[in-house]
Amino acid sequence: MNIGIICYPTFGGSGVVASELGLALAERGHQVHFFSSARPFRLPGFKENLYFHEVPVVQYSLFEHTPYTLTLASTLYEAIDLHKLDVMHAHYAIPHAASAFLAKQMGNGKPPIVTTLHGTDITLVGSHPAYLPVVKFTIDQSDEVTAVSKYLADETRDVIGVKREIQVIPNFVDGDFYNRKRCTIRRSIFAPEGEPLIIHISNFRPVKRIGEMMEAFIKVRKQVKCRMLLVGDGPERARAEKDAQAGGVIGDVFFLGNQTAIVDLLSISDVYFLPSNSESFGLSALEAMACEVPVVAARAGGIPEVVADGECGYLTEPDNTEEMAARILELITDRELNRRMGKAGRARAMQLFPTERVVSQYESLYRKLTA
Ligand code: GMT
Repeated sequence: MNIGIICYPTFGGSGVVASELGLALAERGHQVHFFSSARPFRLPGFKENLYFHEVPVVQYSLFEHTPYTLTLASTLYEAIDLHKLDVMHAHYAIPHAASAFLAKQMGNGKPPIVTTLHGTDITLVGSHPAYLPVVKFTIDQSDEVTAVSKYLADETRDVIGVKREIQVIPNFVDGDFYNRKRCTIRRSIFAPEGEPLIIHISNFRPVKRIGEMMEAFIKVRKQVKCRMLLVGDGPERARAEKDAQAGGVIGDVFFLGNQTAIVDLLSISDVYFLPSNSESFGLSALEAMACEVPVVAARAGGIPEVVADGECGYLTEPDNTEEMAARILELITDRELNRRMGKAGRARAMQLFPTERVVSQYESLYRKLTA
C-alpha cells in the first residue's frame, strides 16, 4: 500500500508513535510518505520505502499566524495523485485531521482517512471551545478513528460528544531497541558514590506536574542520597531549576535537555517518575518498562492501562507528593523489589504492547479501508 502519515516533527509522543509506525510499515514493504513541517526527529536519514515531504510554512506580511493547515492540505492533495496514496493517516487531530479532510474533498473523496487521537488533541486543546466544533466534525468525517487507550476513547465520547465507533489501538514499543543495555554511559558520571538514579523524560509542559515532581524528589532526597535525571525541555523547565535551587537539591538534579540516547539513560536508571495529572497513555513509561525500569506514576488517564500497580511499579494519587516520595523510596532502597518490578515491567511491555502486533492492527485497518 501507499500510506501517507501526517504528524508533528517535534519531541512528543504522537510524532514518535507515527515515526515508529511508518518505519515498521516500510520494513513490511509498504511505500510510506511522511508529511510534516520538518523531518520528525525519530526518522533516520534514509530508509528504503520511506519518503519525507516537507510541508512549506509560507510567511506573508498580512498573516499574523501562518495557515499551516492549508499548506498541509495542498501538499497532501498533490501527493494523493502523484504518489497514489491508498490511505492518509493523521496523527493528532489538530489540525492534521482537518487538513486530510480538505485534501480528500479536493481529491474527489479519496483516499480514506484514519485519524489517531493521542491525548491533548482531545483532553486539553481539542476540548477548548475554539477548537471543539472542528475537532468533532473532522473526527466524524474520518473513515476510521483510533485512540491510544480506552480512557482516551471514552474521553472523546464524553468531552467532545463523538458518537461514532473509536477503535482502541495502543501505543507500542520495539523490545529489541528498548532493552536494558550494559552501560554505554558511565553511571558514575551522575552517581559517583553509586547513588540511586530517578529519571523523568518529557516536554516539560504544565500537564507533566513538574512542580510536584520536584517536591517529591526533595522529600526523597532528605531520606536517601539519590540523584535525578531530567530529560527534555519545555516551558516548566525553568521552574524546575528554581525549585531545585530553592529546595537545596540543585547539585543532585541533572538537566540534560532533549536527548536521543534515551535507552542508554534509562539503562542506568532505577526509577522512572511520571507524575502527570493527565496522560492518555504514557509512552515514556512504556519505554522505561521495556528497559526494566520500575515506574512511579500518577493514577491518571490511561496510565493504569499501561502500568500495573504493584506489579511493574506503583500508581499514586495525582498530586500526593508524600505518597510518590514513599513509593520511590521503597523502590530505591529495596534492590530485590526493584529488580522484580523491573523484570515484570519488561514482561508486560512485551506481552501487551509489542510493535509487531500493534502495527498489524493498523495494517488490518488500512486493508479494510482499501479493500
Ligand atoms: O500531549 C502530549 O504530551 C503530546 C502528545 C503528543 O502528541 O506527543 O502526547 C500524547 O500522546 C502520546 C503518544 O500517544 C501519549 O503517550 C501521551 O500520554 C499523550 N500525552 C498526554 O495525554 C498528556
